[in-house]
Amino acid sequence: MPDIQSVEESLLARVQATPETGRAIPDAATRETIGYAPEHAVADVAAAVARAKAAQPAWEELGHEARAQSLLEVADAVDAHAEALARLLSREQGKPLDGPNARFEVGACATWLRAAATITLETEILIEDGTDHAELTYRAIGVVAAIGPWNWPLMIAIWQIAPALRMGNTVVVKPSEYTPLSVLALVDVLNAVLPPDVLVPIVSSDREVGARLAAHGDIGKVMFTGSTVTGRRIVEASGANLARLTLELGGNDAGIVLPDADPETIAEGLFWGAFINTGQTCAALKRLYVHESIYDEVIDALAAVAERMPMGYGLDEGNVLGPLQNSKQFDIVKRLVDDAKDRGGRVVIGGEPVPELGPNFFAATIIADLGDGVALVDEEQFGPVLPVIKYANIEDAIASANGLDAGLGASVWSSDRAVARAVAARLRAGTVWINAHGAVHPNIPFGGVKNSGYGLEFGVEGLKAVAEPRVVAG
Ligand code: TXE
Repeated sequence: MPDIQSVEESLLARVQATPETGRAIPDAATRETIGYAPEHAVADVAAAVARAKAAQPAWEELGHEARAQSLLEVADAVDAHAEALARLLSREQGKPLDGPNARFEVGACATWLRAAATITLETEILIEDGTDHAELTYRAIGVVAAIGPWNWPLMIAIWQIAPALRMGNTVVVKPSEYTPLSVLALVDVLNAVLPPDVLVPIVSSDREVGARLAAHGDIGKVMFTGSTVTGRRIVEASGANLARLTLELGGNDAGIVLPDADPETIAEGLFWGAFINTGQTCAALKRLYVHESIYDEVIDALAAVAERMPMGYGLDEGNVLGPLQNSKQFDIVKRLVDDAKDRGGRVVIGGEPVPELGPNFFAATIIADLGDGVALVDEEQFGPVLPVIKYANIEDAIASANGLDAGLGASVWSSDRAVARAVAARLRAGTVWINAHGAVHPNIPFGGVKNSGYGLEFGVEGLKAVAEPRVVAG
């Protein structure tokens, strides 16, 4: 049996370009080149869409059972390559193998593929009274564009690809320019099972390529995860092709800790809610409101958890926190932390880069005694930093949580679920978790409100989102 490193190398060799024709992709931690991403130009978009369009009718014709079977086989293929994919992902994205990181992400790919294969979207009988009959069915849309980010590049690609394929669409996948190699390797693993051109990758560092793909007349649906700014551009582009859109955009999720919560019990959940993937997660806990009666205890318990979490190179076993994926994100995090310190924030732990680990490492940071109006609270930090804000009155905490334009997730922490649910009911977010944050499940719909986007992924709702509804009446 070949060792894992050679499986990883052969995956990379199959998908990468030469140094002459490709773009060097750095290891996120060391910045050493790990491979060369092929580059496509705007002119290649039409050819990629044409291939997917030509393959679509036969894929749809196969029927649900055969497509579901294909997805199950694809999931097995992902499992068979799991460690090699996780290593490549770890190097390119930066997230460690261990913890809720690279191995976890590849495992989630297989889980979501299997879920997309097994969930069914039933015909809805709307009227059946002996005389009249009306039913709602769903069929494929056609070609779906899957445009993804760099933070969870494999898992999010699968979130977009798996339901789209299940419903009989073909897919053109456009990975982030920061993490193209791991997505290409995943697509290569999938394509060893799928018929040709059902899944077509297009790779580019030129954002115009993504824009052209979203606006292409033969794209019937765009699945997009990324920034709110780009999301708006995609909405504008859809004015031309009237493509259906699912937009999963940035978040600035609030957590509210009620006075009856037990700090020791919730500390680890709070930590991973905020620091999963070193904070580079759309639905991570990004601002924490804690009742004054347990404020100090919660901060101490959180800091104690943070202190024992090793940060370092992703391939070194035992590390659970890694670098920021890119220097642009590192600069955002540093700017927000410096500003928070200038504005009177108290650094409880961290607060500084860790250059001895590599250029993009920033220590796990908890900053207390901040209030709304400070950039670290109001803007999405997308890094390993959690601002903690003291509140006295629950009405104020709810107003603060609802006070920003973002509305992806939120959480309430309490020893009494009924009390927590009553607060949850007043929070304006796509998902409100109780005593957890960011815990997604393949059968539970997930999506944002306000500037965090619209449309649902996962479960039956996720299948509907990549399907064209058709009513037959009479
Ligand atoms: O995202 P972009 P970036 C947030 C995070 C981060 C910021 C920017 O705060 O600092 O977004 O990240 C493609 N038409 N999130 O710059 O630009 C692009 O090539 C079509 C939150 O990476 O939105 C890439 O594949 N596509 C987020 C994808 O869009 C276009 C995860 C995302 O890029 C395009 C990541 C266009 N006009 C960052 N322009 C989350 N919700 O989790 C670019 N792209």
